[in-house]
This record gives sequence, structure tokens and C-alpha cells, in this order.
Amino acid sequence: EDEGGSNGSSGGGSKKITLGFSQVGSESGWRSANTDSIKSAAKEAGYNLKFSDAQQKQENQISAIRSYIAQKVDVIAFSPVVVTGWDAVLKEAKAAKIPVILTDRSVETKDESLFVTLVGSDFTDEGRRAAKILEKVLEKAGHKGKVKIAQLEGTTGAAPAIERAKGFKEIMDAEHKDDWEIVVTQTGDFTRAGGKQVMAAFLQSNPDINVLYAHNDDMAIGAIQSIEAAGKKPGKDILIVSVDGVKDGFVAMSEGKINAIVECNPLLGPQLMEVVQTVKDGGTVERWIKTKESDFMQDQAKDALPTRKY
Ligand code: GYE
Repeated sequence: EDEGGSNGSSGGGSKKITLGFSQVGSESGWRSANTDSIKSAAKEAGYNLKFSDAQQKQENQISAIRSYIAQKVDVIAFSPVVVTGWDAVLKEAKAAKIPVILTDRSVETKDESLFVTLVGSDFTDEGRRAAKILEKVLEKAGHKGKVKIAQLEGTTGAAPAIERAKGFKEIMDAEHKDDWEIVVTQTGDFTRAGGKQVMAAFLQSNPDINVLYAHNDDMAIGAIQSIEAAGKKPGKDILIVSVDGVKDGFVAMSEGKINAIVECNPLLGPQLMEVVQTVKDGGTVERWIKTKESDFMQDQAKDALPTRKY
């Protein structure tokens, strides 16, 4: 898919920047909002955007990046589906002198020169925030006794899945060792269908679950269907905390089905385009450009809903 005009003059004299962007997929509401933000910000900035959707497959992202190198784009940006396995293709970009910017998700590499910066959220902190907000949710619900947590993880090997689990566990181990336990944890691939299916299996194997921690709203929404199908009340019998803050998450929260949401902002387009310009101009940027976010409890959902932008 090619979102821009021809690779070359903008008609205004200076050469139009061509940006090759490889997106993870279209697995969630967060991702759709992120894609829209990137496309509209590129248009706004007057860049020629080459955009491709990898359908959550690393091999598709690697071939997209290779094709951007072959097309000699000015800058490559991508949101890496998983953290490992990028060194070879990033070295090819470096050899072709094409700067690479990571957005949303990070990579693991020993060679820090293979990318310029990461524009995205602190997922470990989101995990910590999820645990802290669960404390409030439990208190509000007047919960007594053991907290038996089911965790729906994001895509296996993806930075947000690894780090949201890690941050949550950090708080749990430090502050709730005696009363909280993750009784079951599995990936739902960040999708509604995944959340629904895995939650149905969780309820079969562990009917005593009383909390769900979902790494994104879409999986929580899928899980809610399975909880209801099992004759239980989401938000009451099973308290739910999720991450993202997409519109449908807020709707579920305003219906009392999700208890709290840790926001993760997908509107990274404008910041990304600024960084692209700075990098093209030879300027320096921070290694990690973090996104600002908030937390929301159920009683804030109705008021916040009309102002949600994604
Ligand atoms: O939370 C999830 C999406 O990488 C932060 O990916 C992103 C995550 C987001 O599928 O909904």
C-alpha cells in the first residue's frame, strides 16, 4: 500500500520526505487508532508515506523493511511485533544509511546504533500501574480473602506483553505476596477472539478466579463474553483491570463490566513525524521519547467517554 504521491518533488521546491512504515497488524482498537494517527500525521506533515500491515508476523515486517531499503526511502519507522530477531535487517538499513525509528514497541539488540530512538510508552510502568489500580479496585469492591488472578497476556515475545507482566509482578511480589496469586496466565494475542477463547478455558480449569488482568481492552472485552456465558458477572464476580483505554474499553467500563483501565496512548503520529523531520535535518533526539498517560476508575468512565479520542 502506498499512501503518498510519487517519491520525489513536492512541487514546492524542497524534496518531499519518504517514510516507510511497517505496522504490526490490525489486532486491536489501539492498533487502528495508532494506524489512523500515523497516516493522518504523515499527510499533515506532507510526507510520502509507504505503509504496510504485517498481520502480526515478523517475517512480513522484515520483508516490508527490506523493500523500503530497496526503494531507498529516507527514513524507516516500524513497530516491532516481537523484541528479538531484528539485527540482520537493521544492519542492512544501516549499511544503506537509512535511519530507523522505532515506534510503540522496542527491540532487544546489543548494537544500539541500529536504531535512532523509540517513540512509545513505558510498558513496565503500565504493569505497575495496573497492580496499583487493582489495589483500589479491590478496596472499592470490599474484597475479602485471596486474590486469584487470571492474566491474559499480549502477543508472546512482544515488548508490551513481557513488560506489562513484569511490572505487575514486581508490585505483586513486593507488596502482596501473601494475598495475591496469578493462578493462570496465557496469551490471547491482543485480540478479542483470543481473549474470549482463553478466558473460557481459564473458567473451566480455574472456576475460583476472582480477578482478570488483561494486557489490553480488546482481550478484556472478549473475556467478558466468556464470563457472562459462564453465568458470572464481569466487574462484580470477576473484577477486571485492563490496559489501553480505547472507546470500547470505556464503554465496557461505563457499563460496570471493566473496573479500571490503565491508559496507553496510541496517538503517536504527530510525535513520530516531528522526530522524522529532526532526524532528516541531522538533529539529535532522545533515545526514548515517552508518551504521557493516565489511569481511570469505573466512576470516571461516563464523564470521560465523550472526550475519548480513540
Ligand atoms: O496495548 C495493544 C496492541 O503495542 C501498546 O498493541 C501496543 C499494544 C496495545 O495490540 O492493544
